[in-house]
Amino acid sequence: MKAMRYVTTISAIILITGLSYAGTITGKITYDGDVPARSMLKATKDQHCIDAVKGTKSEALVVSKGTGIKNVVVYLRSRKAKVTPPAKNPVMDQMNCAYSPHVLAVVAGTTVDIRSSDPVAHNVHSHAKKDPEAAVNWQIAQQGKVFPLTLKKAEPIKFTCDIHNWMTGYIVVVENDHFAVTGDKDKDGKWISSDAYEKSSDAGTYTIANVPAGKYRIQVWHEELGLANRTVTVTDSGEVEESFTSSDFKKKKAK
Ligand SMILES: [Cu+2]
Repeated sequence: MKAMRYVTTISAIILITGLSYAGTITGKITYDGDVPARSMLKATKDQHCIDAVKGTKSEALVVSKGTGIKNVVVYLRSRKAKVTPPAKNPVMDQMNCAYSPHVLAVVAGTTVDIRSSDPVAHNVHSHAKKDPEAAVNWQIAQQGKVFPLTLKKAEPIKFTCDIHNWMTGYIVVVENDHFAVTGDKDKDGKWISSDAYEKSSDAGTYTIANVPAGKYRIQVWHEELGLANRTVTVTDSGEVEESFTSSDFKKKKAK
């Protein structure tokens, strides 16, 4: 009986500390002014690609009707924060002669399963700069075969296909678990396409929950707009709002 009470007390302490020293950061990432039209993509080789790419548009900058910007990676700079690579490897696919998803964010140490769903040969050219082992250039001739790639260093990595020069994608490797990507998935966890996002009224909202109280550098990354950052103070409970507009970004391409 005494032992039981002891266990209950300990559990209660863990529960209380676990709940009371974490807050949530929310905000919106929106576009200021006239939104540039997305350019049409054009495939120049492989009939499969010519057919698949016809009528599709660049995913480099996608803005919703609600001025939300898709594919902005929002993350906290802190080397002390928790790092939990996912139990199931996220997938970066080459499908319909495009990288899918166009932008994927993962925590350092994650292994991403790279694969192709297309019946034509692609290659996976990673432009990783901090980790030579992640700077691969693989031929993916075989549909469905999985190529695991472990990403140890935090940096945004551009991916191209040297066979099809319009194919680009990004894997943004971040330092810790506290990150989010605007407009990436719906409530059921399904990827939102760029075309669907453009038609939506999303306001570029993001949420980073379970952030231990403290002062952080919050950083935002977008492939075209570049980077922006600010200091944010998270209290031991409740929400703090931190929003950015396109004017806040440094107008240089984040390679
Ligand atoms: Cu390709």
